[in-house]
Amino acid sequence: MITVHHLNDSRSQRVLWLLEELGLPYEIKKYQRDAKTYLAPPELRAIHPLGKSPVIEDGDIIVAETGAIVEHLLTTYAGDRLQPPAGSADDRKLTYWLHYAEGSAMTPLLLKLVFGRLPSGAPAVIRPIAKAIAAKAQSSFIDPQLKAHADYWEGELAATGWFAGAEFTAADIMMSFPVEAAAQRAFRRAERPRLDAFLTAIHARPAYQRALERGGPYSYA
Ligand SMILES: N[C@@H](CCC(=O)N[C@@H](CS)C(=O)NCC(=O)O)C(=O)O
Repeated sequence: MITVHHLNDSRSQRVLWLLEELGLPYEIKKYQRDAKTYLAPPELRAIHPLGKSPVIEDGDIIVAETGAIVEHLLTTYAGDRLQPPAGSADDRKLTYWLHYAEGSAMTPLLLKLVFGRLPSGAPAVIRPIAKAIAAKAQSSFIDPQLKAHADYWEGELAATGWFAGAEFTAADIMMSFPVEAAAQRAFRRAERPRLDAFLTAIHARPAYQRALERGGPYSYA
């Protein structure tokens, strides 16, 4: 039996979704974020030293990092489902998006979140300075980076509506979180027709819905 160590309202929703798409039995161990810091509770460190989610236990194997978990589940259980034929150009695209989603796309999104919260977390006396620094970081670096990534995704979806070939694949599951987060922090869906269609299509999938029911509140859906 696979156990998913799942933090509420987080990236680990993707792992539940993939498991639902594959029709695999699994159980969820739920963790709640700290209301103030939004960090995971310390108990998660008992599973993995960084105390981040997702982490899965599959028998006596423990896998952390969403991309590594997705790869593990694909190679172990998926057969030819949710992935293009091995060695094909679309397969290379799948590998690319599996790495890109966390390795590149999430960096400016995280910066946006951190700098957005910076002023309210600063002592009152320096809050105006913190606000000015945050605004400068956003306008000079973060926002242009986010625009470049969103432009790129919009272009990549032009051919088929999916990230790795003509069919829905695990690349789309992996990219769901950056696209969902960017739809909240970085672009307006009305101005991004292909990203809007992508979000509508993934949110309508029965497996996505089942994963939401099992995972609990997820503010990105
Ligand atoms: N690149 C890692 C990121 C893991 C990560 O930062 N997870 C967040 C959830 S969205 C987390 O556990 N945050 C709580 C914390 O840092 O305490 C992955 O994809 O697994």
